[in-house]
Amino acid sequence: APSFDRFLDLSELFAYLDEVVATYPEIATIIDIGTSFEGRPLRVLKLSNGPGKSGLFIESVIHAREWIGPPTLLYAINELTENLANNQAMLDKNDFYFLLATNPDGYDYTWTTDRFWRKTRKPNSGSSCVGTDPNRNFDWKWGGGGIPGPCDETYPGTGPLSEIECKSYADFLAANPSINMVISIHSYGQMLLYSWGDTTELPPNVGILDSIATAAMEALYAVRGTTYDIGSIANTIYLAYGGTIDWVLGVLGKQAYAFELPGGGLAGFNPPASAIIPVATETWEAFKVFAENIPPL
Ligand code: 0X9
Ligand code: ZN
Repeated sequence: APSFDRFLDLSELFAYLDEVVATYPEIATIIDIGTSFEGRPLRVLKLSNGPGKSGLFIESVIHAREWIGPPTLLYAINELTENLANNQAMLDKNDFYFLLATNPDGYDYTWTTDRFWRKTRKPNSGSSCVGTDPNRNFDWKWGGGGIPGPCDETYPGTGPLSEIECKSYADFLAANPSINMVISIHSYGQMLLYSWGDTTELPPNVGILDSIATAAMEALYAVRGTTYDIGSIANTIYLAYGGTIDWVLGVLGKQAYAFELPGGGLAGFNPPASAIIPVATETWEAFKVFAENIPPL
């Protein structure tokens, strides 16, 4: 099993993925879906035990400082590999894709230089401020509500999918139509969010989104009583344009959810390593409910 008693840096995350593939070659493959601005791989672990299955794609640290995400995904990977005996039915029914470091340049920067960096690391022309908010960079209502400058934490970039990390992610989902559900892991706030972010109107499939989300949060609550607010982005947290999950629903027509995992530490984004197991354990129970509800091919 990977270490759950501390956070892992990018090279340790990649090394662990290599170990999973070496140990479980019959089910695990690595798919590099692109390369970040600074040249790091956008590395997806696919777990599958046969063709013809619909998939669940889960990603973390598109916002670099939200460190509780990767260990939560590592825990799920461990459940589907080392602990597969207890979860065999899940892999018999569906494929699973894990993108641990959606914004690897930013994640690396949080280890080397600035623990609370959020954005990508691409410079902005005409500005000394670096980076774009990748969760404002998707091609759905991009730039709505006005475009803040490049020094803003929610700068959406020069245009939709201007960030190679977002473009690679979007292209991969579009090219793999068997992926029928996407979960985007953020922190913090104990919220389970669905579309829309750009309007307080609710999407046409809100009934199914809300019922699956509610069932998942009941399973999560049962572990240790953690409560989540459930609802649309705009109604639950704030208006946000160009977000990942709105693009997945709006453009691809696939179910998508975003977690705001529990906070911790003085800044909320820096829980102690002792939070990993409790958060990952309860979140895994929610993942199982989402997996049960992946639409079939
Ligand atoms: O502002 C954001 O992008 C999200 N909050 S965070 O603190 N993680 O930055 C909220 C936007 C809601 N959309 C998604 N989480 N996809
Ligand atoms: Zn975030």
